[in-house]
Amino acid sequence: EDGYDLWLRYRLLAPEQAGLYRGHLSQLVAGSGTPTQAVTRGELQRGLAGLLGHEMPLSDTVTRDGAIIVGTPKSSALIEHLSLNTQDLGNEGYLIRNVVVNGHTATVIAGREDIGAMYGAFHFLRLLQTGQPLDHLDLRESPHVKLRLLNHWDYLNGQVERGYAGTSIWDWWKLPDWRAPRYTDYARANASIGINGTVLNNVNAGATILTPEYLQKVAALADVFRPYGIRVYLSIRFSAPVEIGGLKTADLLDPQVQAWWRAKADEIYKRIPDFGGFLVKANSEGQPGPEDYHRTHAEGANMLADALAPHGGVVMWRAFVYSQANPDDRAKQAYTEFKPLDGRFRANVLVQVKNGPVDFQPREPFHPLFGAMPKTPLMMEFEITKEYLGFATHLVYLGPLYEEVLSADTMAHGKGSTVAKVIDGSLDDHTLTGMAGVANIGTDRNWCGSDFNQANWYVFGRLAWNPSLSSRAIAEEWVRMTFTNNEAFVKPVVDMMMGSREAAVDYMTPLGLLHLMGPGHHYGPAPWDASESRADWRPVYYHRADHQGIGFDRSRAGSDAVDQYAPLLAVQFNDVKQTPEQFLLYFHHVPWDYRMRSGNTLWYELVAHYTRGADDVKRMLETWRHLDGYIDKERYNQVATFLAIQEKEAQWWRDACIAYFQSISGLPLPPGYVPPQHSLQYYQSLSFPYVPGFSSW
Ligand code: BDP
Repeated sequence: EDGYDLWLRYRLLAPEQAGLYRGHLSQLVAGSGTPTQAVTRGELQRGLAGLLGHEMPLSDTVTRDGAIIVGTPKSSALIEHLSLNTQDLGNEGYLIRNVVVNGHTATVIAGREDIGAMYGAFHFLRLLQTGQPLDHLDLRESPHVKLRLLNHWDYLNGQVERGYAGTSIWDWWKLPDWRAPRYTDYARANASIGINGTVLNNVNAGATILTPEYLQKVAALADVFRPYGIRVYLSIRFSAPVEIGGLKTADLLDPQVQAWWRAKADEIYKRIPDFGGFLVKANSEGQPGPEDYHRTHAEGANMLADALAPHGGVVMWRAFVYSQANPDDRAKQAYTEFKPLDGRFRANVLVQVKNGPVDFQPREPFHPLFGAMPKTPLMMEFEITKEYLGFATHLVYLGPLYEEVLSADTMAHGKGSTVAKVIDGSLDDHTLTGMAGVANIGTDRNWCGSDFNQANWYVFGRLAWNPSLSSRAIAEEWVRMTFTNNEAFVKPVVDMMMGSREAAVDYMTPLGLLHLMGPGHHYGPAPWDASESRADWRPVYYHRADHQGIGFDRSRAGSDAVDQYAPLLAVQFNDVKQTPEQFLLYFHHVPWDYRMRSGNTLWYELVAHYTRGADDVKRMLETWRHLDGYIDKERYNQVATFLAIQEKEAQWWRDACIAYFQSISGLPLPPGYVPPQHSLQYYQSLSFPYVPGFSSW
């Protein structure tokens, strides 16, 4: 077992479970008249053969009890005769139901379109993989979010920015001729969790991807993905008309520039008729953009949107902007810039917003733009790759992070205005909706750098399909599919996953701290660091620890970031006593001897959180050691080794941060707490050449 099969392992079911299904699975009635029908049928054959240990006979019609019928009313006369209500399933929805056909019991998996039936087939396989009963099935599912996308931060030279799973899976050199089988497996995995789009290249984009040579390669990938309902999108460079178009300017008001983008869009759609659209990082961290010509983000987005609109494409314009020249609190800048643009975007533009106002930290409050731009579809951007959460090795299940953000209440239209409702469009009546996840996929045999990182890809897809699902239920599904249905394994592993994110917050950045990692490469603790060229890239900018206290004052007396939230929340966050303690140091600069709700001082609680985080990882390793024997040795051993690395590194985070903050607070450790293993100077002297995922080696 090398992890390559992901959650689509389809290993033989335990005899008692297979016995349960015997009467339900006797023949497969599924067409193969279109590429999507063919891959759907192929997946069911492959899955059922693996799970049951024998090939499932194909049949044109139902001749015995236990048939599985798959298709659409258009593709299958049998399904048409069942007169199921498939109309309101939409393009991608499906139903799964027990029916009687020709006097025989059967299970029907039907969509209005082929893609819906395909999603239904994956769901059906999941029922078997997770040991669900197959009687009394009456399921109806449609995605709550329209664009469910991975964002690859892959460079054309094969490097993956913030990637910890090897190099890029796109072998640009050999494309378009060589279509690696891995591309098909990638599509299967994504389709199985409902992901329907992929942005192939890094948001820090060059212009080369838009050259005819590369578009041909992109088209080859699009061909592989199409049967699985996955569209390709590209990150574009705003200055491409200059770099590859020979123009003197990329100013959107120049008619030649507009004509260049229109012609480029026409060229792309000629090769890829279902091309999804553009993702744009503009005027952010050195990327070019409309502001270079004194135009707004909305004007820039609209120019591209106009070029794509005749073909049905969209622009996903990122709100991740903050400027070196702007002295204002970095956390405020995206809101300040984008909020006034609400209502100024074309109908085919989404503004893509990171989950928090700073930058994918272990914990941040939700981004104040959610709920604040009712006239604009806002797309969620989560980071799946663990740039700030221990890279490949740490076991940190991100489901609870995603769920925490999605269930946060923006109060935009009173109580219950959750971020999930902004994202699924229901709060402000948008039909164009989206969720993006920065992929953690690379050439590693197990795709994601560790077995448990696969769970983060999985949970992202499931939540993009339905942002109201529970991250615990998803973790359980994943564990059953990826490892085993044995309850003695499932329960402790799910518990361990569910606690893992809080453990990471505790050993890295508790109580609302953030951005304490090493400069540039983002590996390990460096709360002392002030070496970065930009002030707002330095940890000391964020924690502001001094002899009196610690934390960033974002109250009305400070940067007033609190007033970017709805009035009731602003009042709450402005008041140190009402601020949830998990965000305390995000919103307030607090004295070291401040009394926390526990009655302990802030200093005491800080040390206690750091220590608890490191201890939690020790317990995770112990839990795992008790599970030896339940799964294959290969994966067991790698997880055990990675947990041991995490144990060491959690201790390092705890010790380095306590050593540093103690040097500032000047306070003794609370009684009973073990001092850091090394001196502060030791932690400060560590250096890390060649950290993976960092582009300026
Ligand atoms: C930061 C990453 C950087 C990305 C940037 C972004 O460190 O590599 O380019 O986000 O999202 O967190 O554009």
